[in-house]
Amino acid sequence: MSNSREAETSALPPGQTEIPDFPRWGLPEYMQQLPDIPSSPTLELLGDVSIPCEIGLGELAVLARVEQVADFHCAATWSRRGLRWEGYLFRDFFDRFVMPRAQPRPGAQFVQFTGIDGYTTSLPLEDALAGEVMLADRLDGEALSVDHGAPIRVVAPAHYGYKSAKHLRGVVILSRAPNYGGRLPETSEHPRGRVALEERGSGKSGEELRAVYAAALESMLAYYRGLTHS
Ligand SMILES: Nc1nc2c(c(=O)[nH]1)N[C@H]1C(S)=C(S)[C@@H](COP(=O)(O)O)O[C@H]1N2
Ligand SMILES: [Mo]
Repeated sequence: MSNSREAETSALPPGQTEIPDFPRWGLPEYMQQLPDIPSSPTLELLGDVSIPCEIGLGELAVLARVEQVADFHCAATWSRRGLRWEGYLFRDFFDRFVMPRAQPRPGAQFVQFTGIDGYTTSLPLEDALAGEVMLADRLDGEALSVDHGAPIRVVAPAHYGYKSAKHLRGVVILSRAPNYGGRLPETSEHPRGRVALEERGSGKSGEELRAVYAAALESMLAYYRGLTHS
């Protein structure tokens, strides 16, 4: 796990501005209402797998619990430092559940995450299996709030916040990158979205997108803070 002290004193990644709070944030179409969280949540394992299946969230308790302090960087240029996440490593989940139960077909390259709210994002499987990618169910010592992704969310600290799918429902194994065409062309997601390389989006360079987002940051923050419950 990455060390919190070091992360907090190191420089922010290029083009980011630290903020003192952690607003609920997301694509406008998913922000107007909070999703209904089922009383017995499950995760669906789908896509290019031999056995599409569903597992109860409670089954994850067989995995080792991990804790990680990490900074969170939204592509819209704000960063929140030092969040303490608890949960499971995605790669432990993959080894223990996805491989034996769903049995991905040879050639799996990407993993798409879907949310209870309809959100989708994806990562190259290799990035998702990196040692710091988590499925988190607790934040700063408390059960994850609905604002921040209850009942469980992805946390991928080396990638922009849009890769960290909240309200996780589906883990979809794919042999190639899903089509990114569904959103605003200029702001659609980058296949990898690495913060250190400023992969903010596709269609425009990181620096161009930085300027667009930075100009709108204050008004967007005001709007999203107004939608944050906790
Ligand atoms: N299910 C879902 N996950 C999502 C989003 C969303 O709208 N729905 N927005 C993404 C974006 S753009 C960001 S920056 C982070 C924000 O996380 P937060 O609401 O906990 O601050 O969630 C990401 N994951
Ligand atoms: Mo974001």
